[in-house]
Amino acid sequence: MTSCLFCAILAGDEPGAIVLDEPEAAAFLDVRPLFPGHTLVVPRLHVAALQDLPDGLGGTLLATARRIAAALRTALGAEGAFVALNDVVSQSVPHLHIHVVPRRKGDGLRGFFWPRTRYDDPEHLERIRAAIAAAL
Ligand code: DGP
Repeated sequence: MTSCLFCAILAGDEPGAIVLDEPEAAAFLDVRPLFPGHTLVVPRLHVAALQDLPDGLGGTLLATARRIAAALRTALGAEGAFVALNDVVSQSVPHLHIHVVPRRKGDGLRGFFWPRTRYDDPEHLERIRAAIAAAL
């Protein structure tokens, strides 16, 4: 038995409504969905945070999220999707997962947790841009 909840779901040791099961990635329904069909895409490899993700796996996970979003359109009549990943902060399960949430216009999710701010002035924006560029 593993101590990781999502590894246990993938191993069949914990219940999970699995919609996709492939060698590198899998997907199952979130038990507390924003809307029905809210799906979590996870790597089979136990990876906790985004910085731990091997480069090659990122493409597979994004491609899987894209396929799930397409399936939510076909299966549930979604008009689009909200695709998100909590990296460490606000990440309640330490096994990397991409949320793919079916969206419809007027579904009420718009801006629900993203209060936007502004840069103080152009110099502030440039300091932030230069710091990120230098770190890369
Ligand atoms: P986050 O807060 O980004 O780490 O999202 C974790 C999600 O995992 C959250 O939306 C609820 C979901 N979740 C928690 N426990 C379980 C579980 O036992 N089974 C399933 N299917 N989902 C779970």
